[in-house]
Amino acid sequence: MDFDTVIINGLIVTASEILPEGLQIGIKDGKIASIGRKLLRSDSSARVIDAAGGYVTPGGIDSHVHIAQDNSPTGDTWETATRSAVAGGTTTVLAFASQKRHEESVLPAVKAYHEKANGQAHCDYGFHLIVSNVTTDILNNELPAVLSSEGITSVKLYMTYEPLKLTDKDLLHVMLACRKLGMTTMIHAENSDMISLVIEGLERNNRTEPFYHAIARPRIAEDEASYRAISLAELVDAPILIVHMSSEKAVQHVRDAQTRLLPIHAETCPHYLFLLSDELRSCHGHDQFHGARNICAPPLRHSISDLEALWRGIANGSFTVWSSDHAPHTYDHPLGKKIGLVNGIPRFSKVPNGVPGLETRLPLLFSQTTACLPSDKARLSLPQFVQLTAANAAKLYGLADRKGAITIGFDADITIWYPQGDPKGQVEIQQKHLHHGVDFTPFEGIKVQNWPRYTILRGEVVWDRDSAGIAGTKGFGQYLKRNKGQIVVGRLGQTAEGMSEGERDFWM
Ligand code: DUC
Ligand code: ZN
Ligand code: ZN
Repeated sequence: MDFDTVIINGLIVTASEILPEGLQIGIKDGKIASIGRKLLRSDSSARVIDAAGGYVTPGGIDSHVHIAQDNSPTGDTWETATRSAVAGGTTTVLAFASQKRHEESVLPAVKAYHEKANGQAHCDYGFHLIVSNVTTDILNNELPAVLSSEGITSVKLYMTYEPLKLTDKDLLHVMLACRKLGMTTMIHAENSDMISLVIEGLERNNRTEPFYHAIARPRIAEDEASYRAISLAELVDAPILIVHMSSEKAVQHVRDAQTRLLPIHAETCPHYLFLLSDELRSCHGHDQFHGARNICAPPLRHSISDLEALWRGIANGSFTVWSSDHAPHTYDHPLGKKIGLVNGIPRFSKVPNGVPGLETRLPLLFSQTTACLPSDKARLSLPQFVQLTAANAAKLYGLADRKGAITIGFDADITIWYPQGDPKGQVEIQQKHLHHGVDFTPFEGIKVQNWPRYTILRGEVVWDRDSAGIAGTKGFGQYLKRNKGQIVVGRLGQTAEGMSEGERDFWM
């Protein structure tokens, strides 16, 4: 076969191993057509991409990004967010179409979100649904409809935030509906009442600067809600993923559940493993509002031991996915300041939560692998990197028939890194080099050991760091209708603790 493109001289990494040297990847019509030796015929007209001894990994799948949501008027557009995705080695994003509380249907959110994204994306994309107003019609009719007609097979639910949070009963209703349909339920787990009580007290005492955000959302609020979410899921035997986990004890709850083979998945994000709550303070002569840039929820935690605990969770397999939770807001913007400053005084509780991180997600983690650090210092292996950044998300969210692996017949979504130790790959992260549409990165000044050299989406080079930079065009990214997800850890059919075999049949 003559290929359109052949990738040579790379070291191919799968979710389980690094393949032997000398294997080439032949690409035809956007798909991986062959993996083998000597694929290039002497008369071939194929484009040759020389990976020059660099690692070759599946294109990243970032399964948790917020793009152009209504609550982020100063954030990214679909064009700028997905541009930054490909510049950081990510070829697929899953973003949130969010139902408004006053709406009785989820369909307007899906329609509006399509309108925003259509023709704008540099990478492939799909939608999760955020359900904030649970009705019988949504449970019985709309969820099945969006699943079959839109390929939306996952739902995010909130246990906190006034306009979004659900009661435990509604969480259970949605988990049950999703279980029946084979959809994946994602949960934002923080105890809303604990947080609002602390905020009231802080505000009474005029402690409203950004740093107090980290005091207002203590780990115990995440621990309690995570345990509760797991218990709710266990009652109805539903698989869930707890998003953006930041607390050791909460992760321990997940691990205990996984040990009992419950299908409980956990996600964490770069900011919880690289940054501490000190980032919320205003220092070095910046104004009092400066720390507001790093307000996210759950908040950045206080100590190195918090970070270390999460790194252990990465190493021991507690986490299923590593997502950016890209939630961009422009810091130096009249609108943002208008919301976050009350009479000129910063008020953390008014600042929209979330930090940008789509572009930096892969390099930050890659730098912690055995490709960049000696094995006694590395946090994870390269196959673990592939699991966390692409393969597991593809399985969990119903893309495992086409994405997340370098396999014959799959989309040719590929990230090529610089050879180990190549100084060209070593980068100090700086806002001025990034491609998102907001005005800061929380990772400013962090040095990474390798940066994606090429990003390839369905066989087309969309990022070429050494020449064009962004090499693709907006609109090349396609909407992905997804299949039902697969459970990556645990299994269904578990009897809830304290419930005898068959008891569920009386009421479920
Ligand atoms: N939840 C998210 O998922 N992202 C940003 C902020 C939040 O609360
Ligand atoms: Zn959240
Ligand atoms: Zn999020």
